[in-house]
Amino acid sequence: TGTGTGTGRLRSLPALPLVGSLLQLAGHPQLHLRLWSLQGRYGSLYGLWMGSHYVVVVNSYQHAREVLLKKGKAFAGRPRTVTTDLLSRGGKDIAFASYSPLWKFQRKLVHAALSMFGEGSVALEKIICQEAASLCETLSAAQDAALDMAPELTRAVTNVVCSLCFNSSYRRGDPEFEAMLEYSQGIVDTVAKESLVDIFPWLQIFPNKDLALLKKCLKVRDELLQQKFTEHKEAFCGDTVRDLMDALLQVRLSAENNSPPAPGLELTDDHLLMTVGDIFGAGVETTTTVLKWTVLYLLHYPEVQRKIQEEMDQKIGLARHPHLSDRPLLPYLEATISEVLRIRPVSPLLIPHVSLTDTSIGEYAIPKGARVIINLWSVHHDEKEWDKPEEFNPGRFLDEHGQHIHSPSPSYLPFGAGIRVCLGEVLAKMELFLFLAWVLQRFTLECPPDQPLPSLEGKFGVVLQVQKFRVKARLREAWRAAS
Ligand code: HEM
Ligand code: PLO
Repeated sequence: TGTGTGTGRLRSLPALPLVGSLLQLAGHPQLHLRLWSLQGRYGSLYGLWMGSHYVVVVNSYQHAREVLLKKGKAFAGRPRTVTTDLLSRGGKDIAFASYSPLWKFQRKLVHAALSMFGEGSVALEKIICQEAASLCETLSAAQDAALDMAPELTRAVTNVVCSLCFNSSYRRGDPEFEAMLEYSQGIVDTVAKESLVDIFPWLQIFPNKDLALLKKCLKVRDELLQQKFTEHKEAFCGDTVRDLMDALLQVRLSAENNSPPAPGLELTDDHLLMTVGDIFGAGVETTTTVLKWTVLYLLHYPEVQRKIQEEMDQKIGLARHPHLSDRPLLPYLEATISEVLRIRPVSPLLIPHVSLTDTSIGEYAIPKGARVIINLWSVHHDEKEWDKPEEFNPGRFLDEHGQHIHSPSPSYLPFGAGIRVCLGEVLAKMELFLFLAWVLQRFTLECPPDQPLPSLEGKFGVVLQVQKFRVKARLREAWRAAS
């Protein structure tokens, strides 16, 4: 009917009892691509059954905006799954916790703490630049070798969130850092994977390889988090707030002093721990992933890299380091980052949302408790909205003078939107800009001569991962001459 009354009946994939529509999805590890291609048969909005769960898949920006913004509160729930319950101790974090008054309070605290420490803070810029300098040194030392940049990029990004969360950092080869790399990879490989455990919760009584790996990795993560937390609680005196952990301890303290929390509204140690775990985990995995994708695209599109460097040479030169305040001077670099976030969205299906009431999307009725998957891949590759969507073209984000950055289509939501919008957008953008500006001012990144260009295909998971590849970081002639 198109009237928005929610009376229409949504087309659904054929479903069998118990397994639901699993047969249509089985054997397709790239779930975002599978859900994207099913549009051909079922339209851009369709339903399916995952075991006993009714799932609605949204592939257009109009419906995505309706879910996230217009009806954000009605769709602010999160599903409980076996793996995310383990990760977040039954939803005591922010990302995987469903909507509740406590969650709202918790999110507000983190937001305030992040703005205090992060966004626009001179201290944070200094930390990022320090890590960028250290990254450049490592690249210099590895000159002309075929280098896997992933561990170095991860260490740089980890140290930024580590300073932010715990006021600490890691040196190269630090065993604690190596342990962190390993457990985090294990978590990324297993968590929220719509593996059989999440579809059939009762299967957890059977031994399952993924579940065992997740539990092992969480044990290592929990020990590490607990140790930082204990140190902070012991050192915390309420006056000096050194980092996010202190900030959370302090707001909890002052909230309790003002008025004792209503029952059900108290933030336990577990809540603080899981919250920091989220910020730490999201802080590392997302930004690192985008940096890897950017490097990979620069190998494939050397002319884009050249244009970024030309813009930098003109606007900043080689006599000083890039600053955050240079962002308006470097629109082409900004546009490149925007284009990477479009073509390879970090979180291709966001985190599933859940309807908290009976509601509707477009003309279709959506029952309470439905899981809603926003397919950001479809939104970012919609041919009606994007000219040649598979083409990497930063220029599409620039105005006709090439000076200002804007999105040519509303079909662009790399950080989500609304009540559940990403909490780290500002931090992530600061890091992406500074790390890339520092590296590209000095180095030209190339594919090692004897190797084929690495694949641009991502690996679906809780983040869209990049396959391992090697890079030759060549010191630029201009930089060599200038220094
Ligand atoms: C959630 C994207 C970096 C913290 C999300 C969501 C997306 C996203 C798409 C899901 C929104 C939804 O479910 O509707 C990104 C991208 C990043 C990035 C593209 C990097 C370029 C970060 C960083 C942090 C962070 C650096 C930490 C400081 C979070 C948290 C949530 C979230 C805590 C959960 C919010 C909630 O459920 O209420 N992010 N993110 N993100 N992000 Fe990010
Ligand atoms: C990454 C691995 C860490 O060990 C734990 C962790 C915590 C928060 C998660 C993050 C992982 C992956 C990316 C997520 C983030 C919360 C928001 C973010 C899902 C699993 C995105 C992109 O939505």
